[in-house]
Amino acid sequence: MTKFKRNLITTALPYANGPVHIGHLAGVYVPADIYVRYLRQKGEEVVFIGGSDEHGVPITIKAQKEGVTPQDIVDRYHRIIKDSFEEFGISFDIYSRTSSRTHHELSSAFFKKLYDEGKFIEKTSMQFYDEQAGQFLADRYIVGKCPHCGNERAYGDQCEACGTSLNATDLIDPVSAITGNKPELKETKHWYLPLDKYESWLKEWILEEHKEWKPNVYGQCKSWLDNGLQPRAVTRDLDWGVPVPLEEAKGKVLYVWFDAPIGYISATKVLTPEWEKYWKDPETRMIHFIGKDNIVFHCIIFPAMLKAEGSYILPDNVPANEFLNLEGDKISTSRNWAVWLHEYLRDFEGKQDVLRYVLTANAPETKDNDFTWKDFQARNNNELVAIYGNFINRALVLTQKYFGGIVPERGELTDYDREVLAEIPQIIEKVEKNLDSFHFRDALKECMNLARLGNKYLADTEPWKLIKTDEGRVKTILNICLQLAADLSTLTEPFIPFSAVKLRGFLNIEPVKWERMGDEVVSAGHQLGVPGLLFGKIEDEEIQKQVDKLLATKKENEMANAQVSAAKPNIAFDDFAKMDIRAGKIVAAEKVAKTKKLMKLTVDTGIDVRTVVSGIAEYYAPEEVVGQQVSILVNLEPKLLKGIESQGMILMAENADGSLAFVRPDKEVKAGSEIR
Ligand code: B3M
Ligand code: ZN
Repeated sequence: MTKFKRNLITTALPYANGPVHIGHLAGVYVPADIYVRYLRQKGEEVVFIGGSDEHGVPITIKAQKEGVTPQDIVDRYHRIIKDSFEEFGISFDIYSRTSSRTHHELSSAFFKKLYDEGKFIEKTSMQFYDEQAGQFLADRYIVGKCPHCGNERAYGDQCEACGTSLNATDLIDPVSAITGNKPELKETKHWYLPLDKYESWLKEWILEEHKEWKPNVYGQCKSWLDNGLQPRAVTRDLDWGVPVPLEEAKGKVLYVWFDAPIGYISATKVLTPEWEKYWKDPETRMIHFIGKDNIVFHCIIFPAMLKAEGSYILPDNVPANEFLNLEGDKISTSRNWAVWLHEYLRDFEGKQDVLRYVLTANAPETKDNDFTWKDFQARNNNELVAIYGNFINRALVLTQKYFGGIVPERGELTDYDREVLAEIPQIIEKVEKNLDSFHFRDALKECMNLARLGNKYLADTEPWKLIKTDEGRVKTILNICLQLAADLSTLTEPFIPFSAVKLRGFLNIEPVKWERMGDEVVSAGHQLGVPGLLFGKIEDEEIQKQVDKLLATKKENEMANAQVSAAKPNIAFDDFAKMDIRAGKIVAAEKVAKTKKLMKLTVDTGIDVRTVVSGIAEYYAPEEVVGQQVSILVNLEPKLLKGIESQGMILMAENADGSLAFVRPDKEVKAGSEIR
C-alpha cells in the first residue's frame, strides 16, 4: 500500500428503483465500509464514494407501471436507500446521484471527448421497435426466451436465470414489455466502443499485471478475454438518461452502463473541488467494491473507457463478492424474497451491528453463501453476547465492584500476563493482513480471538477468588483486561462501529489510534463510565416471526406461480350433453363426524331434495352455506362416503392453493334450472 498517497474507494451505485436489502450490504457496502474505516483509523487519506444509479430501463418500466415519472421513482428510492446506508453506518464521504447536473455535464463531456477524438464507431442496425408504444425497445423493454437456457422471461440485455449477456435479437419469440406486442425491426444508428481494440491491452493489464485479483474476479475477466471482445453500443433510443450530446442524436441517451461508472467521478466532483487529484494522480489507489454481476463492467468496459479518455487512473483492485442467498433461495426483489434494511431496523431496533457482524462472518467472499435467521440468532447469542459481550461485562463489573469503577494500577507482571499481552500484537497483525487482502471474514474471526483471549485470561486467573487474598494481583489482572477492552473497541470499530462507540462510553475514553493498540491506553486512576450491556440476547420468538414472514412470502409466490393444469383432450358434444347439471339450493348442512374435509349437504335440486357429501368442510362452515345456490351434477352414480349415500356432486372451482369456491349462477335462478 506504500507506493500510494491516497485511496479512492467506490461502491457500486444501486439502481434507485427499489430499497436495498441484506444482499447489497453483504456483497458491497459492509466490506467497503470496513475497509474504509480501517484505512481512516490507520491515518490514511481516503475518499469513500457512493450514490444512486438513476438511469436505465428498470426505472422507466417501474415509473410506467405506477403511472408516475422516472424522476418521481428515483427521488423516492434515492432517499430510502441513502437513509438505509446512513442508518447502517456506511460512512460515505458522499452519497450522490446520477440525475445531478454535475453528473450529466461530466458524462456528456466524457462522451464528447471520445467522440471528437474518433474513439467510437458508428453503426446502423435493425432494432426492435414497438409501433403502438412508439418507441424502440432497449434492454429490459424486450422479453423473450433465452436461447441458452430456455428461460421464458429473459431480457433484451441479459438472462437472469443463466447469467448470459444477450443482444435483444438473440431472444426467441421476443415481445414488448410495454404492450406485449410482437415488435418490428427498424433501422437506427448508435455509437459503439470498439472493445476489440482494447483486448490486447486488457489482457496485459489484467491477466499479467493483476494476478493478485481475487480468483473469482480474475477468472471471469479471463473467460471474457479468452472469448474475444466485441464493440459495445454506448447509446440507446430512450428518453430517460443523459442525452447524447450530438445534433444528429435527438431522442437518444447514453447507455446506463456508460454513464453509471462515470457517476463515481461526478460524485467526487460534487464532493470536492480537488476531485482531479483523486482521479488523475497515479499516486491515488482506486478500488471498486462491487457484486459479481458487475465484474465485466468494472474490469473491462469502464477501464477501456478510462483508457480511451486518457487522463484518468485505473482501478488497482476490484474485490467483487459472490451472492448472498436467503434461506436457500436466490434473493429477488420481484419475488419479495429479501430482508429489506428498513424493515430489519423496524424489527431489530438498534441492532445494526448484529447484522453487520453476521453478514461479515458469513460473507460471500469466495462462493455464494446463505443467510439464515437461525444462524443470525446463533451468531448473536453465541458469539457477540457469549464471547465479546461477556468478556467486556465481566471486566467492567469486576472493576466497578472492587475498585468503584476506577482503573487499578498494574503491579509486577507474571510470565502468564506477559504471554497474554504478547498475543495482542500478533492478533492485530493477523487482522491487518486479512484486511489488506480483503479477507474480511478471517479478519473478523481474529478480532473475536482477542475477546476469546480476554475470556480465557479471566477464567485462568479467577480474580473473584483472589480478591480475598491478593488485591494487588487483582489490580494487575483487571488493568490488563481493561486494556484489552480498549483494544477491542479500536480493533472491532471497522466491523461493528456502533458497539465500538458504546464500549468507549462504558470505558469513558476517546477513540484510540490504531497504532496505540497494545499500549496501556487506559491509565490507572481513570474513572470508567457507567457499565451496560454491549449486546442483547435474541429470543426464539423474534426469529420465528422472521421465519414466518418468509414462509408467508413463499406461499404467496407459490400461489402466484402455480401452474395451471394442462388442457384435457377434446370430447364429443354428446359426451358433454350426458351431464345433467342443475341449479340447486342448500337447505341443510352438517360436518361429517370424524372427518376433516367432508360436509353432508341437503340440496333442493328442483327435481327432489337429496343428500350430497362434499369435500368443502375446510373452507366453509355449515351455517355459511345454508341458503346458498349451487351447481349440482344430478345424474352422477350414487356413492357411499363414510356410510352416507352421496347422490350427485356440487361443482367447485379449485384455487392454486387447493382452496375451493362454489360455482353458481351469477343471479338467483329457479331451483332445477339446467346449466349447460
Ligand atoms: N446499478 C447495477 C446494480 O445495481 C448498477 C451498478 C452500477 S455501478 C457503476 O447491480
Ligand atoms: Zn438463460
